[in-house]
Amino acid sequence: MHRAPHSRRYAWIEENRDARRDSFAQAVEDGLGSEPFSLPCRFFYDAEGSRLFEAICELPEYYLTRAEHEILTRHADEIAARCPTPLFLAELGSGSATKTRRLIEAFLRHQGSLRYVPVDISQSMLDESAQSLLADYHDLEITAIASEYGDGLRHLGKDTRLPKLIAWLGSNIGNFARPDAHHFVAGIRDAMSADDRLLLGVDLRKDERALELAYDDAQGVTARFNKNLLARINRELGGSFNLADWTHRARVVDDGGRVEIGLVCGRSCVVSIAALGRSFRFARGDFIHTEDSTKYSEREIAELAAAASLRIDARWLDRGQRFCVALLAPR
Ligand code: AVJ
Repeated sequence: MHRAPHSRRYAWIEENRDARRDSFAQAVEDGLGSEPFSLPCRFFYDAEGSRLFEAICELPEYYLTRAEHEILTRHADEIAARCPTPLFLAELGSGSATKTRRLIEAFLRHQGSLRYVPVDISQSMLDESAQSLLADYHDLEITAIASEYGDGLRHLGKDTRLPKLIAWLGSNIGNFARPDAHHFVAGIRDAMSADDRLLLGVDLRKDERALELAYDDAQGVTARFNKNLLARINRELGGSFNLADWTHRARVVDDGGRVEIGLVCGRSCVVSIAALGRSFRFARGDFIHTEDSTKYSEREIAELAAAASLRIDARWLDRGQRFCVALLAPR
């Protein structure tokens, strides 16, 4: 039995537990078993990785979080005014939900009370952020969904008692390749009724230098975040990666449209992974691709919306014009 303070205003649902137990071991075996080497970025976020990501969001070079926060601070009331109310607020990949506070506050002002439905794979993140939100907002009720995006969307699609605003913020869309992003937004559209809205936070294409700095910061936090994937293999799967043999690399490609992130091997080595009962050989210069961070132009955002039968109701940029938040409605 799950017990927590504020339990009268907090419930959680776990969808498709098996999918969430998505095997790290299998992914490592597949990704390192043959070239090109790769590891899926969703495995960044264990407790240590989540902590490092929060630290990234505070870095001077990582403008994304601040730019989005600026937009939400300035326009949350307008966003609320443009939505059919009363509604409930859902969020995909809510994480610590810091970015969501301005929205929650605006909807509380507009409609007095609010149900917030965060969807995240990390149960511990959901519990922590829920407790902190419930302590601060007394007219808030939370139903947390611990699941993958897809299962969370299926659940949201069935919840039609009130219209909903689905927030997908933080440029989390960036981890999808462009065609997959189109497919995924179409999936969100399928979970929406005519009165529902989608609030999408997207990082914009920009000059290479700003992107390089944002993904390779001076303090090396992003490098540690990236290398945590190897540290996690060592911790959880009995791996023998020597982290000093690997260098973080963030390369801007596609004319400022994508940052390709990975780890470069600096010294040939043989890495054994006990849980897999085998070893892997790497040569100096080998590259393990760990993440893509895709960027969009305003035009590409419009195309993304149109392809999913959504129209752009409004969109806002930060003063530095680095980031875009778009409010989308079914066509
Ligand atoms: C969480 C996917 C939005 O791409 O900017 C930050 C992850 N990786 N620094 C991003 C990340 C390296 C982040 N997203």
